Amino acid sequence: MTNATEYVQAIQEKLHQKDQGQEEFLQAIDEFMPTVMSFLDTHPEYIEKNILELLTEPERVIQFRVPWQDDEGNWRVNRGYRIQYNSAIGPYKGGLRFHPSVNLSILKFLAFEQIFKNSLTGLPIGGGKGGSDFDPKGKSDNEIMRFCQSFMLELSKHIGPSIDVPAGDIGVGAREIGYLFGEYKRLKKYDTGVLTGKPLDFWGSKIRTEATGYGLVYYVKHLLNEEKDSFNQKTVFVSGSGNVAIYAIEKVQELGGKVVTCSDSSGYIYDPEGIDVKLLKEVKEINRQRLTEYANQRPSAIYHAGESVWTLKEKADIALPCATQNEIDESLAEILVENGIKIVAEGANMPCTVKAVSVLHEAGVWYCPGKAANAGGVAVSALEMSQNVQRLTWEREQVDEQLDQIMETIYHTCRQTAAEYGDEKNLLLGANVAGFEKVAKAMAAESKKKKMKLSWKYCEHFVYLLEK
Ligand code: NDP
Ligand code: 2IT
Repeated sequence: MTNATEYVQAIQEKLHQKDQGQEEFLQAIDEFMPTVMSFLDTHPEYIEKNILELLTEPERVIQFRVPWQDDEGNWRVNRGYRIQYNSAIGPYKGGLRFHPSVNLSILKFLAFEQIFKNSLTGLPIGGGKGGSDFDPKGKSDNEIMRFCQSFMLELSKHIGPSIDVPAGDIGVGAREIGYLFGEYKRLKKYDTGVLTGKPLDFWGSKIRTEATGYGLVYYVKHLLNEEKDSFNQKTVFVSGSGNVAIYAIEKVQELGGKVVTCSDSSGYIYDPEGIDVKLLKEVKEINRQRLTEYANQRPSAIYHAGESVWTLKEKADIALPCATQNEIDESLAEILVENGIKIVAEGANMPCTVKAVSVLHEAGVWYCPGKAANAGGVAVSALEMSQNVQRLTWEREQVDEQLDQIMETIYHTCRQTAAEYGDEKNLLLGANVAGFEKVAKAMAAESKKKKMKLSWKYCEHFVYLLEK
């Protein structure tokens, strides 16, 4: 029989051949594969059933055109996608991203990661992701609405509360979910559970807006607790200034830490007095302005145009990348180490490159992978699905408490699994193995182990039946 290393490497090579050019997808594969080898060594039954190769192939990839009219009456065309990656433990679940960089590779990496993230939540949700290369920046509300309606015209054919339940991601928040839901309702029927992250007025869950950022901070809080430490007096760097970043900043400050940075794709803010989260919300959420506006209104803030926040050379304790994939490469990870950072926890999906993760591990920095640390968003999405099925809305405190408990369980699962398979501090290994094991078990249960062998016992039984 093939050993686990050979088996995993053969799948990896095949994917590199078949999916040439899908850089982000192959990066996610290369990050994942080596971490499950020791697990597969002790579980040959999954090799026998070829579960890993089956799992790396998406169940379905849907691509469609999205025509829409701009305010001048011109017809524009974008590309829409939905990747229905794996439904072993529940309906496909994952966000929609609207950003000009969106392509098949990015959505496949996001959907692949989502499988394990959703599994770690302990809730019955499979993995999926979708979106479009549509750029919401500079578009009017009407243009965004018309785009969302056209996008849903096609997407509605493929989703449903027990089939596939999209939500938000970059460029998709409650406003877009509202337009998408309105169109779904017109096309199909009133089905609250078809999307999550809905506005509260039509059955969205309390705390869903805050969930990813809060959940990220809860994950780190439980790590700090176990190390007999806390957020109190900690200096924290955050990147991004969108949904995840804003609520991560809010929660860190509530727990006594000081966040001194945030960023967007045009530059970053260094605010040594601590980010004024009320002002940040006003600039980004209410007025939908750029971060320069925050700097204009806040005397203590220094704005660095065109630079990555991770080039900042100042002492800090914790880094929370909350913008996008590959924002921290090897050399930026080295700066983080020199700055004295002890914990890097990913609010974004795959913000650290594979080499950056190695730098952090080698320097003894706690690296908390996105698929575990940012699972709070999708976890509360799953709680929204539960509320929708029950036709109930739960109180803020109730959802927040459940979110905290889920993040605590995910953290301990990662740490215990990491210890079981070699290295207690390797939370990436812990997250990958624990997320994979549950899905692999479910997939294995769907198929018989081997063709039944014709043993003497069966032959005797057959003869007995013939004689009868
Ligand atoms: P938002 O659209 O609300 O905010 C995105 C933020 O990241 C903005 O500040 C944006 O700046 C910045 N950003 C986006 N792309 C780039 C880029 N190429 N370079 C530099 N900055 C960039 O998105 P979210 O906050 O929802 O998502 C942020 C990350 O968190 C993503 O990786 C997402 O996949 C992940 N995530 C989101 C969850 C959710 O529930 N929303 C759940 C789990 C993970 P600008 O405005 O200039 O584009
Ligand atoms: O990356 C993610 O987990 C999300 N964008 C949230 C997905 C969801 O279904 O809430």
